[in-house]
Amino acid sequence: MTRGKFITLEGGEGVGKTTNLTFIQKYLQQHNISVVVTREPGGTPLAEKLRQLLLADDSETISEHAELLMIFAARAQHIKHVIEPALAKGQWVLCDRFTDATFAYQGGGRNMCISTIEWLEKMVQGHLKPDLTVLLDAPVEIGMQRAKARATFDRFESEKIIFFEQVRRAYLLQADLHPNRIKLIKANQPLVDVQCGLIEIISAFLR
Ligand code: Z5A
Repeated sequence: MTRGKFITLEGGEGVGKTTNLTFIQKYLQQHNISVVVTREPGGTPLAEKLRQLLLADDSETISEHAELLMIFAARAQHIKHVIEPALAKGQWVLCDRFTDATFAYQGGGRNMCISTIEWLEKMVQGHLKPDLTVLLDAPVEIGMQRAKARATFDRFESEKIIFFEQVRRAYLLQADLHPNRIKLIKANQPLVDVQCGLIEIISAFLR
């Protein structure tokens, strides 16, 4: 059995990850590829509970270290119970955010030590890395405007603009460091143009 491929979609607030995840899923299905669609933090019952705790704006402040460990705890469950079994069965996995988000939000946004994140990445993932990552990039104000259309902000969305600028810079740095894996699309274009870009990237990957 040929192992499936692991594709992740990344980017800051409101850049269109959820919208385009469905688009990529349909495109792959049209090519007779069986796809498991999932997200981080989340993807298993326990990881979804950790997601709720991470996003809730509760009275007890979550320390940076607790946040980082909760994210990797959720990821460990997700890899063991969803991602690895699917890939081993030959299914493709399409995931809304993965470890590039940790480098961007915890590394860039929170300014946490990159080598600690790398150490956790190695411990939790072993050799598992996405085969392809699409980074949707847009100026922070555009993503925030789109996200504002929603009723409430979660704990991350309540951060100041500087945090999201740092997240964006860290994502762009990840793309520079891993040009073969991470493909960038400008997400401030009309949706139809973003999706043309996605087709180019995915069809090149299929070839
Ligand atoms: N987090 C972390 O800190 N560390 C980690 O390791 C991981 C995550 C994995 C949850 O993520 C939070 O977890 C996240 C980082 C943290 N923090 N936040 N915030 P999430 O994925 O659930 O959160 P999100 O980024 O807030 O997702 P989102 O706001 O739902 O954004 P989106 O999925 O990228 O956008 P969308 O819902 O597809 O689109 C937003 C709106 O824009 C919608 O009305 C669309 O119709 C519209 N849209 C989309 N594309 C376009 C274009 N091209 N033109 C015009 N309008 C568009």
